[in-house]
Amino acid sequence: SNLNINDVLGNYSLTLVDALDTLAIMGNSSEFQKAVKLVINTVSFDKDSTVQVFEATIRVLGSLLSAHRIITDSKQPFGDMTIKDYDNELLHMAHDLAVRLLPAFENTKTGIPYPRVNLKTGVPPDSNNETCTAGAGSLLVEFGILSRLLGDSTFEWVARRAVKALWNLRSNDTGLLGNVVNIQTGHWVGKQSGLGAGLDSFYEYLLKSYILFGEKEDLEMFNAAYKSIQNYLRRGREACNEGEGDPPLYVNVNMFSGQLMNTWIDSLQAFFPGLQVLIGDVEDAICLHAFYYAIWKRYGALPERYNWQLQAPDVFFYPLRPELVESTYLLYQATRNPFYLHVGMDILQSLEKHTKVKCGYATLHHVIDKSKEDRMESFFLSETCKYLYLLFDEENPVHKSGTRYMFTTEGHIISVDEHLRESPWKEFFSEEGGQDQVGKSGHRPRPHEIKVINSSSNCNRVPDERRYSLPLKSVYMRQIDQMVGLI
Ligand code: DMJ
Repeated sequence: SNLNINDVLGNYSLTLVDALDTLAIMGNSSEFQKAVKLVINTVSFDKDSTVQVFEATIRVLGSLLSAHRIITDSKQPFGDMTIKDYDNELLHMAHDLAVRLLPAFENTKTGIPYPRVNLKTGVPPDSNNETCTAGAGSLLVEFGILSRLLGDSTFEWVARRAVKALWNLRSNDTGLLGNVVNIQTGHWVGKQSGLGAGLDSFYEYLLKSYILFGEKEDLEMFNAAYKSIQNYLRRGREACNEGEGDPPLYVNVNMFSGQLMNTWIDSLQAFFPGLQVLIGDVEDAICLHAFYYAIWKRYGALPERYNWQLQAPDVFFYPLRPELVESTYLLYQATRNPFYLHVGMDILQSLEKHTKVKCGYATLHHVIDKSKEDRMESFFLSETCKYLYLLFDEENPVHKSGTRYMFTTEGHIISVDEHLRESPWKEFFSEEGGQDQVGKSGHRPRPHEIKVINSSSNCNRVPDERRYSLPLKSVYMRQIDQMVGLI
């Protein structure tokens, strides 16, 4: 009955599955091969287990697809990650899991999926009709990859229909979406719009779906969403380090009025600078990242919620989340400024000092007294450790030219290639969505938005001549010190 734990864990060896490509990225072929064989031989989805569709998709489906691609990659950039007599077992498992998730997309009047399914029996009879936007609208990367690998449009079709249904429910005035919606009526139950919990990966997957599949409408939705975010969520002064007013911050507002709803930010929002790197808004990314790092410096972790008005945490736990280190890594790739290595080292040392325990790393129950919980989320290995490792491993194959990788929202690598850009089922959407719906705001891409057209990877670097040579350490240390002083 403990949904908070059980619908994530799923009783399917979650951590083992979620960590597969981390082993490959670390070049540990023997452990990768051992783990893959364990998954093939022991993991089954045929169980009476109720799981969250979103968590199962990003943590399990995404990991299986990523490991499958690593095993079958003819170039084997990470060393020999092949599996003897491999017969696409991981792809079959991914397919099996996705089929078990499909009932979530049935009997919903809007096309927006139910949040939970039982892997054996489908949507539970007492199921909740409310879902968060991120949970329902960030399935397209994994479902799209699966469809394109199998040549079966079903999965991409249902995931895309959900994105479009949510998109069409956005406010006409602000262009913003809320954080919780009723899947039958399409009414917004949660009218809060922000960058964090409930919405974060929705934005991320609009852009990443475009990077991966090249569908223009995904980019158009992302650009329109980004514009609304800038118009309504960004507060404070225009420039990071100069001018009047407070340092810039992205706040939580009412999706219809744009009015401030509360005065906290959450630790999930720290992914946003990383997303800004992908679209080339590096200046703003540097600034926002500095704000989260200032909070990290103060507590040696990011509290789940931080109240910027009271200058104190509102919610005190830190479950080893990756968002700040993810942005740190992407900013280092974009700027090559050693400041980000210092940040990474600082994060690493805090983790070692405050969270390391005998059998792993523990969730901080309270960022001030540093008490712990007996829980290590699977994303610690699939994301936090992976991004930290990649930050310092300059020679990693992920960074070598030739193969271009994108990270899913759970940190799983997916190579970006032409094969995934073929879309034989495009006609399904030509009437109900497409350009007309998406382009409704009449928004024309701004320069930084156009840049993404040539971008194809999380590791995409700002072209040489545009590389930042700002003396980041001093400029931003001043900013960070100022912020630490403020908070
Ligand atoms: C991860 O499961 C994913 O990054 C997801 O998109 C949101 N949050 C957790 C980690 O904090």
